[in-house]
Amino acid sequence: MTENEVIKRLEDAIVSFNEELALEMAGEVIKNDYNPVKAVDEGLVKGLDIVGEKYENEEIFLPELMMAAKTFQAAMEILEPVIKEMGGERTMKGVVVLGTVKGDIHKIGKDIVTLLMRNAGYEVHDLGEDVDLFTFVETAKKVNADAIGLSALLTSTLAGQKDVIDVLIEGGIRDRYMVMVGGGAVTPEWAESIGADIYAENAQAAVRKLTDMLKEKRAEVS
Ligand code: B12
Repeated sequence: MTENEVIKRLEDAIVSFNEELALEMAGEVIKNDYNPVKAVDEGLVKGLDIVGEKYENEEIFLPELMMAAKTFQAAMEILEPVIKEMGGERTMKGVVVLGTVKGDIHKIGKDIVTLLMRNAGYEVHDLGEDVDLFTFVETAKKVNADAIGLSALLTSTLAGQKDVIDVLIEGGIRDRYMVMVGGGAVTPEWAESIGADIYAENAQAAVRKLTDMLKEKRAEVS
């Protein structure tokens, strides 16, 4: 089976909540040495996008959404170790505190960002989901973070990103951290309106943009 065929079947596996197919195709990725990040992005995540649209159009409901997420996680158990290995030799690039904001339990995107950031050489403190704004700020202080990453998938939880930035400003420590925002509900306009430093539409862009911004920031300081 070609790489594209495997990717298409990974997408199909998510859309049809077919865990067995997802596992089989994840195995094919490994067996054939196909790119596992591409398989996640163009297969599994694309499947979730389709599932999300179907949910929005009321063609499917919450139980199906949960089944799709479960199918995704099953495939990731096979792909994640291989993606981790791709990290290889790394130099420490910086410290990141990352989580999904209060009231929001979506974790898949945040987990992918964590995985690729770690692969790129960042020390990532993954705070999990439904994270209180003070936990973000206090952890960032404690671990002397370079960046705080805030994920939000729901329109109703977006404000949680602004709340963290507001608390940083009130505490007089806004300049200490790069604030990155992302997740399905976030737009570049929203990111700009709340004064975030970085908006990234996917995990690869998040790694690239943070690395560039930190380089610039460090060059200014030295
Ligand atoms: C899977 C899923 C679920 C699963 C989550 C499982 C889990 N453990 O994560 C479950 C079933 C639990 C769920 C629940 C709900 N969900 Co839901 N869910 C989805 C779905 C289908 C996929 C989300 C996903 O994982 N996408 C794949 C990842 C990889 O994409 P991503 O998160 O966007 O992440 C990428 C980028 O955004 C970026 N990124 C992500 N985070 C960050 C952070 C930073 C700092 C940066 C820089 C970048 C970045 O990089 C990631 C990787 O490339 C979406 C539809 C969609 N297309 O998004 C709906 C969706 C997000 N859910 C939705 C809804 C309404 C709900 C519920 C309210 C449903 C309900 N009635 O209960 C609940 C909310 C519960 C809560 N309080 O949070 C709506 C939200 C609508 C809105 N705009 O408000 C969506 C959009 C579906 C829809 N079209 O209606 N959901």
